[in-house]
Amino acid sequence: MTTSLAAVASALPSSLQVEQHGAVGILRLARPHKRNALDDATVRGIEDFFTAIPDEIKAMVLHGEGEHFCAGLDLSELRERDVAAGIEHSRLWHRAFEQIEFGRVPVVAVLHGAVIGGGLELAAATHVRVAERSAYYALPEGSRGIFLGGGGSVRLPRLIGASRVIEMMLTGRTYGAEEGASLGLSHYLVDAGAGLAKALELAARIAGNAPMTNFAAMQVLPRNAEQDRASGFVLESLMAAIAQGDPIAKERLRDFLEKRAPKTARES
Ligand code: 1HE
Repeated sequence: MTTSLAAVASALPSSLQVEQHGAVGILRLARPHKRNALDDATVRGIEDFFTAIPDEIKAMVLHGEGEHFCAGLDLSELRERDVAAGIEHSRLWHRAFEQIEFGRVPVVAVLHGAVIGGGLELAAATHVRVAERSAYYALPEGSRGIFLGGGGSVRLPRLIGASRVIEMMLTGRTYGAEEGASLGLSHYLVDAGAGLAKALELAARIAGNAPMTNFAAMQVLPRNAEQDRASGFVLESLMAAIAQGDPIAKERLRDFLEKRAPKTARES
């Protein structure tokens, strides 16, 4: 694909802003006056964006403008929807978030303030999650008389267990940033305002990986976690052989054996 990131960005609604830092792109939810609630135009924009990420971009950061990452579904659009339109709407979210989870590049999310409802579903579709201490997680669907619709009932139980998701839905419980980190809702916990810098640092590192490694981590690992062991071992052996046969892997192995590569550090 030869399009530039700027060209892809120019077709997006104003609720989505894009920046480029070398091989890393930032997609920013930019409806802070609505706490970055996701209306249809924004969800369509997310689908369009992640479908069209140009080759020059090797990793993405997803960020929310203002005090909150995302307040979930834009509830003002829910009023007039009938059953058929409801299914269509949920399928739109599924398509958009699948483009994140199984798209071309790894995505690092910065979570701060409200990460609730559809905002938590969105976060769950990303690969690496950095939470600031202000982050909190909840599924207010229960109290609004609705249900998850953005893939959360599929992704969240895999992250934190079905029992916790059931309890969150039934009681409206909120988890804070520290609990979220220990449960696996985030992988990193950082101070207020430090999330974006940490996410950019991680994304730059990811962008420097061999493309085949990123492909294997994003596409093969989650499928092997779900399929039967025997098929998983076969797929793993194929992926391992493909990755190590790639010229980039050969060059990196040579660098290590000839003492040019950094050693694995105790902590990062
Ligand atoms: C919204 C939304 C929204 C804010 N849809 N407009 N999500 C929820 O149930 C969460 C609803 N939102 C909240 O609980 C709070 O707004 C927050 C805790 C996120 C932030 O509170 P605060 O005090 O900073 O802001 P605010 O004054 O409540 O909201 C500012 C404005 O944003 C206000 O609009 P305004 O015109 O009066 O200025 C709010 O109405 C608006 N706003 N959140 C629409 N969500 C695929 S299915 C997914 C299902 C779900 O995601 S359900 C969960 C929905």
